[in-house]
Amino acid sequence: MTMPGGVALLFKEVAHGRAQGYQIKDVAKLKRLAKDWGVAITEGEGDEKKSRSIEAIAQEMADKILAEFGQQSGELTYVKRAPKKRQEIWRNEGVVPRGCDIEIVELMHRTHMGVDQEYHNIIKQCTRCALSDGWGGSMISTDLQDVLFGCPVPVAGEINLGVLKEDHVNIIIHGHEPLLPEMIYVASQEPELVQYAQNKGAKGIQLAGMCCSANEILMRHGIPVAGNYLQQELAIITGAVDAMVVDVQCEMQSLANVAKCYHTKLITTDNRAHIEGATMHIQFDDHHALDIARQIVREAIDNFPNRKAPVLIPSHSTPTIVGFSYETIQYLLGGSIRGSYYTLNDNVIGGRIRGVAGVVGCNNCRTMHDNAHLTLIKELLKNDVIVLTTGCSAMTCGKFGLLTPEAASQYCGPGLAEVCETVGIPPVLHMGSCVDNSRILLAATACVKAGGLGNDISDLPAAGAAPEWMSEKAISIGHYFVTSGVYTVFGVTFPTTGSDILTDYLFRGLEEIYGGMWDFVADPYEMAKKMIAHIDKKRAALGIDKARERVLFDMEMRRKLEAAVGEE
Ligand code: XCC
Repeated sequence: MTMPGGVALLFKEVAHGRAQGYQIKDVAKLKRLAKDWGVAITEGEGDEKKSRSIEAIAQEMADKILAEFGQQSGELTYVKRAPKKRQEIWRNEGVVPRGCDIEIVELMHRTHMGVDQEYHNIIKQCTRCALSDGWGGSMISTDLQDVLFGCPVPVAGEINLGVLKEDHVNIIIHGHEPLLPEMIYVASQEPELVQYAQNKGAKGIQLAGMCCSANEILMRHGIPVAGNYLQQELAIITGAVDAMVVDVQCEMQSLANVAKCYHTKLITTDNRAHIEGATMHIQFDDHHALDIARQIVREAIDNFPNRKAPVLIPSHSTPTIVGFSYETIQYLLGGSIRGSYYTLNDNVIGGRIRGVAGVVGCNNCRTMHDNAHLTLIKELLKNDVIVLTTGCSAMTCGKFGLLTPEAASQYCGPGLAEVCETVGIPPVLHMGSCVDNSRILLAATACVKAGGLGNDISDLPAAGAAPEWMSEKAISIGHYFVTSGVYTVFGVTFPTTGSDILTDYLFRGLEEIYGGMWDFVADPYEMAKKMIAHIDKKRAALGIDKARERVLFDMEMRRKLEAAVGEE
């Protein structure tokens, strides 16, 4: 599960002006959200009517949001964002989450020895818990991060270990919460600290990210990414990392030992996540975040003269275009006034785009690094399936050049290439970190609401995958996609295959209830085939399979025509 409480708590502190260095950056999004939360943005009546202050709106909203974490009955607010039909399915099944925390606590109880002993019933609670993540905690987290740090818009970035600089102080930010990284970004640009670094013999300060903290600061500031999950130790053995700053999730325990072989300071910053053998712990405190960030940057600078191993930075890095939030995609498809997902639907209906795939998730030590992500995504693109991505999967795409508009002509089928070239977007859209999978839910909902592709997420020609998953929260994410109506395939291994009955229920039984179901396929080519088959099944159900045949015929003609022109 993704635990977003920290962001909601910070939001409250910012609303009350008690959080050093932070501010509400996206006022327009705050006001849009206020509507969802039933918070008025004006006060008074008639001629007396005037806008409420940003602080007042944010304060009231913060209390309502925080209350939802502890809420014991009723329904989560964001459930109403889902298509009407989806809400009905959840209500009929009795799986609408009551609050964010209660569903996790109750699941922990039910799986205790001697409690819930009926698999349908346990899976129902898994569903409440997962939905409270996707349509609750994670969605709240994404929204509030956008309000505090800015809603991502397309920005250029750079990824891979080659972003480290031998003659700079290198600081790697690693983990999942952007709260402190946002301030480290500010501190690393302050002239006094840059001067301090120069006094120690460095040319400047190079900030780089790792894992989902990287995705967060990349999406909003274009800060370069050093790599994904399986590159964290490799970054240290370049001998060039003066500090690695970690918060929560996906930090390997071995980092401390690897860091000890070099000069790297491993700095933990969150009381929930200490690492034995780390160099030091500097506790994050949102009331003094900028001061703490400065202290961390100083620690890194002080360490620059202590490099002891030869610096060996691979020369690899790749440019990327990232920042495709739900709002940005809407804007790109139709401008700020007429922005709508209908343009996307239109291309799906017309067959240029065969379908949409969400490919997300981790790297896994048991498989070849990045291979399954890359193979799967290339197959999907070749077959005109546009890909939305987050997490470490997004970083794989970045490293291999799939996050640039130029990738369209190189990797896509003719229909998808044409659409990407016309709109000027990459064929793989980087939507953010793991919590930002909620952006994919909203994009899917927007497609349903735009019309022409059925009246529920389960009607869309869409599929999801996590081909190299390893973290527990991937299961939660997968399950909220399945129960939101998406066919979702995992690779590597699947935790229930020891039980035929339960696995059959997850792989087939759930489809009858939710329209989405789990699947497990280790081979990425096979995975692509099954996802495309599911997309085609949905196209046939919508009656738009013929359109695609026509488009393919047209494209074939186009190719012949182009060849003929080439020969002249
Ligand atoms: Fe961790 Fe989010 Fe997985 Fe990558 S993808 S290994 S969870 S950093 Ni979410």
